[in-house]
Amino acid sequence: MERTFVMAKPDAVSRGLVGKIISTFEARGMKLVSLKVMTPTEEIAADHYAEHKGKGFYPGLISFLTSGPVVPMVFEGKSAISVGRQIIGATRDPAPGSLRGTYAESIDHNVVHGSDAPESAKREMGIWFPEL
Ligand code: DAT
Ligand code: MG
Repeated sequence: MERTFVMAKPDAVSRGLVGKIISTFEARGMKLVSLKVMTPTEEIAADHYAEHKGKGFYPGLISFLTSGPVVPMVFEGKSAISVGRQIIGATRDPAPGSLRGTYAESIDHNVVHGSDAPESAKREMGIWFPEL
């Protein structure tokens, strides 16, 4: 079993898509381990997206993530990280039927985050769930 970090972004919360995100993961056999609701601080957003610092889209990315409540979650399952990325869909041209393919309004308002590798899953769980 593996754990991955998943987050419903502010657009998912404001559009009422949190339940869909959770039920889609559950329907693929993932078990919810932890979840909370919070409006991210600049510090936590900058830590989460540290790899993108300096890029042109970074300021917009941070202001989007801190614009309202998000729902950070941990899911557990077989190959949870890669299965999670498949459920969510790619950053660019997400597959039809994926969460982003179905719900994303644009590349930057794309509803949901999922860890892309074991190291990032560990790092992101540490940022959002230091108590775990
Ligand atoms: P992902 O969220 O699929 O891991 P990423 O780590 O490359 O994608 O980028 C993080 C987020 O930044 C992504 O969900 C949306 C935003 N983003 C990425 N590339 C972008 C771009 N070229 N223009 C605007 N926003 C972008
Ligand atoms: Mg990423």
